[in-house]
Amino acid sequence: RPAEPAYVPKGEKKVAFDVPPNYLPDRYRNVAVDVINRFADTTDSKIPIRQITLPDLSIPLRLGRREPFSLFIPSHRKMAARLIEIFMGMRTYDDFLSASVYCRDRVNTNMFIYALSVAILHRPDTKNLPIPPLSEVFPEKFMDGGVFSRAKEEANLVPAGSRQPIVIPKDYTASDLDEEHRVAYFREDLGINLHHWHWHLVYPFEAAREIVNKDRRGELFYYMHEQIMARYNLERLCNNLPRVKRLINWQEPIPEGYFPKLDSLVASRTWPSRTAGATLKDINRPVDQINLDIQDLIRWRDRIFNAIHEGAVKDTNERRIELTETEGINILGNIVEASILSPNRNLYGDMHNMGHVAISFCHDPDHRYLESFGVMGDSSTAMRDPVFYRWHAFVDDIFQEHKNTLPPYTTQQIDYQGVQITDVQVVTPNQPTNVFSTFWQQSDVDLSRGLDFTPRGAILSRFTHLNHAPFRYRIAVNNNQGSARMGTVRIFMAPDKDERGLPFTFREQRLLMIELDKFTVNLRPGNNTIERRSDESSVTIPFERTFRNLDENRPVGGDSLAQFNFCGCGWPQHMLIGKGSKEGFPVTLFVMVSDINGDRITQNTETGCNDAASYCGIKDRLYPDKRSMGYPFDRLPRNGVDTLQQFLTGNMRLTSCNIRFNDTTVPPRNSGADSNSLTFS
Ligand code: CUO
Repeated sequence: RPAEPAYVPKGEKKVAFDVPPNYLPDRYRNVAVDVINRFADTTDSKIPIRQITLPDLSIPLRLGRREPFSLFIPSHRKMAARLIEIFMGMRTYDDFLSASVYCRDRVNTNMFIYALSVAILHRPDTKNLPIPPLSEVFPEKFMDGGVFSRAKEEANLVPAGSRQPIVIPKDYTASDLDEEHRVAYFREDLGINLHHWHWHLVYPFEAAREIVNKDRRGELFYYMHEQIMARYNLERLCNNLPRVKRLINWQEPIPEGYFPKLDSLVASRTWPSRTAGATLKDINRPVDQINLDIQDLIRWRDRIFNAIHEGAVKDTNERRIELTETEGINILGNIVEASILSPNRNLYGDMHNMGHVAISFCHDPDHRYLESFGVMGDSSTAMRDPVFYRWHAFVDDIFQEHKNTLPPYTTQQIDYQGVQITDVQVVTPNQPTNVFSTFWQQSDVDLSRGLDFTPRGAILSRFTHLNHAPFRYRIAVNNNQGSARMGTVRIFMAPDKDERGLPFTFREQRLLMIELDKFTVNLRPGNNTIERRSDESSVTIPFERTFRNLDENRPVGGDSLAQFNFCGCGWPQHMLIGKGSKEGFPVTLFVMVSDINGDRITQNTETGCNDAASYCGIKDRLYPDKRSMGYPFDRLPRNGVDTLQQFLTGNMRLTSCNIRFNDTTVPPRNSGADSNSLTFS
């Protein structure tokens, strides 16, 4: 039973829930028969819903059904945590289904989808159940609000099958007068925002301890967001923008404005904008039970820095917990975020989360305009806003402050005696060696699940996003021992030159290293040639999992339906490398083979969900790499190392590459025949 999908893909049988009469909200009870009849001709079968003793929903019901919901707001988190607890507490699958159906028409819609998704991810009896793709449930969080009236018009007038996709222009949130807009394609990318939403679903910071307490979750909070920063900085340099400046002076105006142009369809509101030059203010909003002073953030920040410099934190019983070389970063991640695993939330507060809150309410800090939070208040929209990166640059700097207190890796800790990389090449079909090729690509997303209209049937929106030609790494490795040995290949990329065109020092460049791949190899004695495809990357999920394949007759890259979205965490494959530039943007590829004895975690990894393990871990397993995340670039260099070249040991190698951007747009590959499309303006 749980192996069956909870939602029905296009073209498959339509099922409806057979609901006990008292499950219907009062409003619909006397029209129930009409409603059921309306859908009768399209329904193939019914799923009976068991009548159960209904759970006490009083806590989650404190938030109105159509109110905006933010996980960063403490009162909302508590309600969501209670709803998750209710879902997790249902003894059988049937009871869980029954409770979910009952809640669906009652509790806040956003809270419902969040709590339901967390429960499906964590209940043992729903392991193989896909969770609904957020881009289909709430398409309004991912695209221009104007799309929806066009979509409804098209759906009303044109029968399914003949409808044309609604094209979303590439530039709709700003013009090039705003230089930050040059990297809007990154910030507003559907796949990047979905990844971020999924990451925070897999790693909630407030829920039952069994759900929150995953292996190295604090460290992964640091590492995954550090990688977002490195990737964004690479993207900025490709577009002649300087690296992100930390948001450290919280009294100064913020020069970056953002006008999201998103409409909420359920909450009937437009997401608020932030004008350039806005200033953070103390927040006092009784309606959201938030009373936050900028001074609170300052106090928490100072205490965290003090703890880092002392090398230890204090728990609630005043006991000292050392920030050790291996465990320190994990503790610090939980403190800074903060998750419920923080050893002392009274002392170190809730800094990163409340920073999101302060920024997201700076347009209406005392609720006088009855406005709700901006995009920074929701993990599925936060990455659209330039200020997200300024805030996270500050957050990352805290972690680096700790990393800077650790002893540098000795050559023994990074070398692999007797293993030598003799050559590395990047092979892209129809391109010179060591050239990556990027371009614009169009892809379609079905809006019909997230829009309530008749007649039903698919209605597509068409995105334009960055993509790259698939490529391969070809790595030659010599093993000079007489026997086979195992190792971990670690592949990173970083820009060569800073915003002034000067080469980076090691200290700067290590912070710009983006992980591209990591995998285990078995080295025979003598020479080995390793070939690895870009789509096998350990940081990404396949294209088809971001943009669901809309043509059910086409193969979907080996993915079973069950994998579509419950493995939704992972950087989108189409954003694996930066955009580069027309002339060719110079980057350095770093490849290392590390000694398996320092890497290996022994466990069974035969689970359906492990292909973006570097950024997302593996479902229900330990993080599959024993090294500190970011190794070997997570520490300051040993004495005498000023450049990346000087950092190398024999088991590492650099290759100079170029990313060449071709300013053409490739039509969609995930919809059927290339239909004409409607241009939305
Ligand atoms: Cu992912 Cu600030 O943590 O958004």
